[in-house]
Amino acid sequence: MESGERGQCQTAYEVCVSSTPEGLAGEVADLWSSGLVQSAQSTQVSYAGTPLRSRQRGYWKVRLHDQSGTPGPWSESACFEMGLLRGTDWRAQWIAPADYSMKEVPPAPLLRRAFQLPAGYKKARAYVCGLGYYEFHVNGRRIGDEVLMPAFSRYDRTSYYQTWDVTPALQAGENVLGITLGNGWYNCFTEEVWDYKQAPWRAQPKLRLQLEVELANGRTQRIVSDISWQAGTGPIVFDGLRNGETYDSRREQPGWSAPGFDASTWKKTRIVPSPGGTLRSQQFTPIRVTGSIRPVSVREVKPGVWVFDLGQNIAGWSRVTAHGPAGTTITLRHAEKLDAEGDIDPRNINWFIKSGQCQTDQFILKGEGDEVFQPRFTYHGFQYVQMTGFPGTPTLDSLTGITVHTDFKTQGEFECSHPLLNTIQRAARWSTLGNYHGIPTDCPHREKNGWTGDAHLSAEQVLLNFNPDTAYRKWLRDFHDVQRESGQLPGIIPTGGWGYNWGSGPAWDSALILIPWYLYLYRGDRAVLAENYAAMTRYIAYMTSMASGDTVDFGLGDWCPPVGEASDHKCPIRVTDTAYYYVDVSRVAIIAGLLGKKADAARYRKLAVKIRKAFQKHFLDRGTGMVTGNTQTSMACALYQDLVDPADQPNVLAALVSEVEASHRHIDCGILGTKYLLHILTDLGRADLAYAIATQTDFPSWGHWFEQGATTLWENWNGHASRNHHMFSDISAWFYRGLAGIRPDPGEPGFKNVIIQPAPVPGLDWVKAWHQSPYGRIESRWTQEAGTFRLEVTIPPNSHGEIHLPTSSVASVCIDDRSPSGIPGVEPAGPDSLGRPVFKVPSGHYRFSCAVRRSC
Ligand code: RAM
Repeated sequence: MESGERGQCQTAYEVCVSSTPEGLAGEVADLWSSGLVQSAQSTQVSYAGTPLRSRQRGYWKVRLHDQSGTPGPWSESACFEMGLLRGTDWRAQWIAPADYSMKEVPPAPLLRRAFQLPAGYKKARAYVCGLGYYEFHVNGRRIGDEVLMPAFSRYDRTSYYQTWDVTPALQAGENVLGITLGNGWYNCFTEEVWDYKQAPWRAQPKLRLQLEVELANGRTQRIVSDISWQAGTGPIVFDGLRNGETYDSRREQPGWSAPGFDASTWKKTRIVPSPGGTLRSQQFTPIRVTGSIRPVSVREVKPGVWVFDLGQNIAGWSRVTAHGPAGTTITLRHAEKLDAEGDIDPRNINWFIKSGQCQTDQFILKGEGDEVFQPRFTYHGFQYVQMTGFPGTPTLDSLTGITVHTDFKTQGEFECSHPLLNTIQRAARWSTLGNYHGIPTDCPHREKNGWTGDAHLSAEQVLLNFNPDTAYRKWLRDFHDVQRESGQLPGIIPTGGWGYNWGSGPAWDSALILIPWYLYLYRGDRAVLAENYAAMTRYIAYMTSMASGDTVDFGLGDWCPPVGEASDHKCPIRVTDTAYYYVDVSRVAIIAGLLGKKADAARYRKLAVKIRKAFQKHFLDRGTGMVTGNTQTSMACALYQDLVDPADQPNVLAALVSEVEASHRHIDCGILGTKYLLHILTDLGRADLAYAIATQTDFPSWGHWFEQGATTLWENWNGHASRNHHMFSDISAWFYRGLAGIRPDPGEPGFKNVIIQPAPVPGLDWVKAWHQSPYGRIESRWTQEAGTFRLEVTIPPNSHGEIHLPTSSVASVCIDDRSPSGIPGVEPAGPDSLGRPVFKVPSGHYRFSCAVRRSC
């Protein structure tokens, strides 16, 4: 089906899955032939064939029938491979160097195993988990392009292994497997605030590896981790996720992971306890090196002290090239602020690290020509790098910024005629990427913690801009591993135990319900709802146990308001908490219904009604429209979270508008209210006011950060803390949903119905946005000039659109320069709640125009 062509839809599909590539030639396959399924479902179709076994390959193809009823061509074939499904598939043991001491921080261990292979082997797979992090070499060659693997998890409940196709790296005769182990989150020894040093999983780095080689005679040769492996050490003499890394190249052991190396002095390994939980295959987007940045300047700020400026705040590390005598030590310290002398100022990001250096790497030269260094088992958040000990005068070529994060792909873009909004959008993307490393973190330097609140507040924009789907699925599993029997959740996930009694509460914990909900809304994913349902209901029960009179009040509130400390918000916690309680319960009621749990659905619906009534009784003054606290957050919360009856809406909106006007059209919210405010003003017809707030450049505003040179989003409006946080990033979702108007429909999720509801605010000349939905690319581009609004939309095949036009004159509406009545499939509907005409359209590309209404 072609995107842009009108009225394209699917009427039936066929899927074939075969255990061999040849088995796909016909129309019936051995593992699964769906047969002709009369269905419009073109996404989220699950495998329903013969149960799959460990290691099994499946080759598959699909074809669909369009509205003409004729089958289209078969797709090209694709394939998948199963991992090790049963515990008994694992013959490998967990091993570690025999002489490791947990008293000090020993160098990163090297583990090595040599073995022989006969000629003519067919294929080889290595299943590997090295904790905390590992790097894998076969015959001197590095395997894969992933870094900082496996992803962080609550290791004593779940750890992840990767499967590597090492067929091309092996050879007949002698082969060598080599592993370097890093400490990572598994052996986080740094004294800090979140007690990872006391984490129940903490132990020395360890390895489980199973190589399976299919030989010419059909038998399998297995090489597994056991005490036949040898242990050595190499150039990484120190690695601390929270401190940095020291690499002494004089201690390199050339050829250690290749055949022919003399390992006679290497030491023994021993069998060690497993991390204690389930080993699962890593089926989510890995962390990779995603790019490099050449510094924009380098200055000597004191004799021998050089400061590089990347011109961009990033997450990753520095790569250094140097030439000098053996033993020369180059020290790099990473920061995101400068002091008055132009030296780095790490004070806004180092205060929680109580032992060792912060974000500091050291490279020691071996004195042989140009040497290139970069760390492997740590990463930093920074824009500036202070370099000392460099032999000679560094140039812009001496250091490169390397970006490292979960390798999300772009799934949407937004641009408009206002440069500041484009700058905010760009910064939101940088902060999002720099804050995903196997888990969504709050910041890449000071904490690297999986704060739940930050993650759900930004999840909608992440889903519009990128493809976090598999990463979110994994992180939600992490919730199951830390949720207490009572349903309680910690504020950071994973956690080693910290964060249950401070830093959580409904406004943070709701991530467990809202992120699956957003995956359903934006992707149509029902499986994620089923996977998390039990945990969600446990959490609701926990909130109910904490409630009094159907309101709740525990944990954190509208964090980081413009004035005062992070907790100095004006909106009481009971208001925002009770609203999340309501939202969570009403979402779970819908989810229960979708999963066919009728009794649960009815029970949660009833509870939601009670909470809503309690909210109105305790917090809403119907006469004045004020909500307790009478702050922007209070009123925006009540309206955005659907706690106000339609009859009371005008009053509450008026109270909100008067608060916004009293702040001279500036934001006066913390992270919670900021998410509600722009959306709800737009939805209730005051997009102009939302736009005024979004485009301010003096304190407090996004623009004010950029006036001070920001390249990422900051933690708070006054800029005193981290400068790479994503918890104020939902404004990017407003760009798509509010300005471009691309919205999912909860009734037909995953963009089966694409709602386009643009807001041509005065002062904005044009907007263009696209988003890759499960059905294909959605586009919304508009211009306004001399009172005429022009909109181009693309609704992808097998979905349909609902276009809300910002006009009060239905008569002025044209589609493709003609009257809508003449366009096949287009049906007028509406008006919507703001009185705008609505047109339902089949898939395809359309050009609309109309006389623009001033207040939209
Ligand atoms: C800070 C974190 C995070 C926030 C918590 C409550 O330490 O950086 O952004 O969610 O506080």
